[in-house]
Amino acid sequence: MSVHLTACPRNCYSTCSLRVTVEGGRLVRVEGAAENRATAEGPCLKGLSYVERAHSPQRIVEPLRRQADGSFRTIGWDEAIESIASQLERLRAAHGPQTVLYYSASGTKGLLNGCGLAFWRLFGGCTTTYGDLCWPAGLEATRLTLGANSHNAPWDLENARLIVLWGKNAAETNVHQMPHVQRAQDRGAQLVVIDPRRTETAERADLLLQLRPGTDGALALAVGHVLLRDGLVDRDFVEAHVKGFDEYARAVAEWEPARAAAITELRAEAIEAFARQVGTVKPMTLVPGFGMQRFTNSGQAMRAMLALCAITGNLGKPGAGWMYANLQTQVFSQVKDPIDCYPGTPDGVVRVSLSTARLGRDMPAAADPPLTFAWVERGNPIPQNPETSRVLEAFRRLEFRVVVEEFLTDTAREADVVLPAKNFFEQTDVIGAYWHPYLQLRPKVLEPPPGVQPETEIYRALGRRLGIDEAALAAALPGPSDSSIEAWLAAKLAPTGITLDQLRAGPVLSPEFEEVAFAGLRFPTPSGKIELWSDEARARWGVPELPSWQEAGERPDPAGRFPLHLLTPNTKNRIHSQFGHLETIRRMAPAPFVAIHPTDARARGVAEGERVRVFNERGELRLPARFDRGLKRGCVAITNGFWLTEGAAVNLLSEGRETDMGHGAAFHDNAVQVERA
Ligand SMILES: Nc1nc2c(c(=O)[nH]1)N[C@H]1C(S)=C(S)[C@@H](COP(=O)(O)OP(=O)(O)OC[C@H]3O[C@@H](n4cnc5c(=O)[nH]c(N)nc54)[C@H](O)[C@@H]3O)O[C@H]1N2
Ligand SMILES: Nc1nc2c(c(=O)[nH]1)N[C@H]1C(S)=C(S)[C@@H](COP(=O)(O)OP(=O)(O)OC[C@H]3O[C@@H](n4cnc5c(=O)[nH]c(N)nc54)[C@H](O)[C@@H]3O)O[C@H]1N2
Ligand SMILES: [Mo]
Repeated sequence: MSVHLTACPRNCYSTCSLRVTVEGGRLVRVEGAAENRATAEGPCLKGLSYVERAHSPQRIVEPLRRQADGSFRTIGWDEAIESIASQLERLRAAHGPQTVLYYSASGTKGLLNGCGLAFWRLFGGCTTTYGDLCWPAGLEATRLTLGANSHNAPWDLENARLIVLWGKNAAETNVHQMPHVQRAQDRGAQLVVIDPRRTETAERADLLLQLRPGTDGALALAVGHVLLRDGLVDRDFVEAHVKGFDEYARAVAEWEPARAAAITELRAEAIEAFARQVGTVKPMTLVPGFGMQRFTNSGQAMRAMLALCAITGNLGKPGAGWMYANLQTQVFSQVKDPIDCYPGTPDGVVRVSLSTARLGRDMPAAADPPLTFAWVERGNPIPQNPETSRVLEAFRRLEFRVVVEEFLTDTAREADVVLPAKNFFEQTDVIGAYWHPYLQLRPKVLEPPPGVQPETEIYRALGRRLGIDEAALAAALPGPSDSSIEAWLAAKLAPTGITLDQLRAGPVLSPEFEEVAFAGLRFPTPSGKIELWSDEARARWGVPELPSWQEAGERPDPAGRFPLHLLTPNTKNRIHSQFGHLETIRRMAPAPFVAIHPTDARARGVAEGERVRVFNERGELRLPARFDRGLKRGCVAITNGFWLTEGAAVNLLSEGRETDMGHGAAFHDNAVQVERA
């Protein structure tokens, strides 16, 4: 029996430290690790379910080849590599290397993920995506305003007197944030939640503002109006640290609470009361979620919200600030400078030309060369990207598809060859996080099943077969020995001064860690100040220089065919499309359902539990309706992550629309109708 410290690499705020027990070559226990001050309380149910997931009988443990009837047969590695390589050679000869789509997404964190692109460069190039499904509108809004994405330590939230969870359902999506919220509340802090749904998080709040989806910008501008009108602005702070305050003040003069009330469907008195709280209860930490930036107008809305921190002096201080994304640990990563992920052909080798949000449209439209081959790893784009039907069709139009996967997902089912993927217990790697400031080691603690090889070895085998020079392969791909992987990681870490031995002992604070972000009140913006006025906002994105709000995206038409607003948030017992198929999760998590307000249901003759059709022009889902009195009327909600094979892939209903900045996906801008099935 051995016990190891590791960390969960899923795309989740928490990125928990875990202590895992291995016995007889199997994972038998998962526990918390108090070394990580942000996640000391221990794992969620998904974390516990790794005991099942690591050895699940559903795991793919041999390469699979799709047959004419759609079923799969297992094949050996030699046959798998041969069939992939011969297709790659043929298609590269016909169209050039950029005919290959390399699509990777957020399935796991790790420095070794970078080996994928390194391999495709050796192949001669490829085509890939720009933008991101997750958070870029908010990242960009924050970068334009503060110059960087950084926030106070997670535990510093305990110093706040006012916490605003704005479009974030931390009780489900960042469970480890809630103890910090609770401790602040125990010390007298007030909690405001802003969400069209009465979430588990809202149950803990003193005030819940259930606004109409996509109207946060209007609310924030009206709050700014009240702060100015009532003399609740921190004039000294603004004078010293804010650019564009006078212009902002003129702009919010037009945003009387009554105007915002009509837009947001909140009462003007509620807006006034919230504004008074923001202006008088200090320090305030504003915690915007990623959910509220999945709108066509949400980058500008985020800028309007962040302005509230700026004009009340709630930045650069303990207990204060803007807790969106903390990139202090992204010391190796591109996300730190999202500009690198934007469209273009920076080096003529990798063509960065497909919008992630519009994948299903951009794939078939690619020309010179057209796409004929796709390689997918760490992602499940068919159910998770907007417009599932189009994405499916785009994949089907290709000549050949390879998916590297642990499980037979909707995307893997479309592959010609499925290659088994390692799990995070089977290869050592180093990971950062985007909420807490720790770098962590996830050491190899299990041998992969005999038919499974890590991506590094898959690429090496493919590279050899394609005749890529052995030395070039060795330079791009560490391994196969564990010591070679460790040496590669150590070399990557060297510039940070952190050693593998330090990481073996426990999570290590990033060299860029600041307990209080922007404590020196120097902001890496062009002016060195907090920019309410941003020339770059206009130049880069064509939006106004000041935060603004306008109606955008697909709006439900109360009198029309699609009168309901569809929300597709995240849910407790999944990470997007992962975990839901496991027994451990199935026992706890409900089957898919659509949440609907009883009044909206009864108007359609729908009874609680009855099967309904949720539809728009793009598609339909048939699901049981569950009454939810806590949902804002006019909204329906289905959590994302269900598979097509479960009959509830929500992106059958969404359209591929980008956010106003950052090339994010406006997932929540969709109107639907519900009727009895
Ligand atoms: N358990 C679990 N945890 C996760 C994930 C998961 O899938 N499961 N995913 C991880 C990832 S990748 C992400 S991106 C994060 C996301 O986690 P969060 O930041 O919490 O984001 P969402 O769940 O997308 O949405 C949060 C809330 O925004 C609300 N919302 C929708 N529209 C609006 C609006 O117009 N205004 C306002 N104010 N609120 C609105 C939704 O009702 C929802 O309750 O969670 C991470 N953590
Ligand atoms: N309608 C709607 N759609 C959404 C959202 C929404 O709010 N509403 N949220 C969006 C957000 S925030 C996100 S982040 C995306 C997430 O979308 P994706 O990034 O596509 O993430 P997952 O669904 O987690 O799928 C990741 C896949 O990677 C696989 N995987 C895990 N580890 C490894 C590995 O080591 N190697 C390989 N090869 N594979 C591995 C997993 O088995 C899983 O099938 O979904 C987006 N989709
Ligand atoms: Mo995400």
